Amino acid sequence: MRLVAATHNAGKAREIHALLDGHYTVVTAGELNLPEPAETETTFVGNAMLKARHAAQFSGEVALADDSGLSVAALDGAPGIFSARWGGPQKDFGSAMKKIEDRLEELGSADRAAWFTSALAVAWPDGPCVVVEGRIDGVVTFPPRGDRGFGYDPLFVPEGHDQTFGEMDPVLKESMSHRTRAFEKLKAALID
Ligand code: ITT
Repeated sequence: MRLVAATHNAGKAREIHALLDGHYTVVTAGELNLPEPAETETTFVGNAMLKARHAAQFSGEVALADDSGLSVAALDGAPGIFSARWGGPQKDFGSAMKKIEDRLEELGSADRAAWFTSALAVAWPDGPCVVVEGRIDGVVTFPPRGDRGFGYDPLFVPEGHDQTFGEMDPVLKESMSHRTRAFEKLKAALID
């Protein structure tokens, strides 16, 4: 069965392929030239549903969307749903990571607790939409380390590990990530 991955983010698309290839034929919204909707909702779940419904409506096929981001406890959960927007139009996550470091310094906060969230939504054209959320806790570390991931990966050290997501073998990241945890919940939600 074919599944439209409603993403224009190459890093996410790579991880979605790794999780679903062999089970589904995954084609991305970018490959289908689907328009990108404005992310106008106020939660990860809301934006994931918005993107999945939009892609299902435009493609006429079942669509899967991921809305995700990094939340820093001392910054009241920022950048959170604004994670992509902190990278700006140039998708400059070097600057976005520096902004997190600067804000923590301004606050004089030693609290480095952080978490990644992934909301996954599956929508059928003119049909239902199923949505779940996965999370992984850890800390942010400075300076950023590693170039094996994408986005904020070089900043994030998951609980119980020393390497950042950016330094880790992608298979190790996949074994524990927010996205994988959301996929596990999605599988359960679709089977029940
Ligand atoms: P789509 O909406 O087209 O999927 P996007 O990049 O705009 O792409 P989001 O709105 O969900 O997606 O923004 C999520 C941002 O959070 C993303 O740009 C990354 O910078 C970051 N992010 C999400 N998951 C991540 C991960 O596993 N590792 C590192 N950064 C991640």
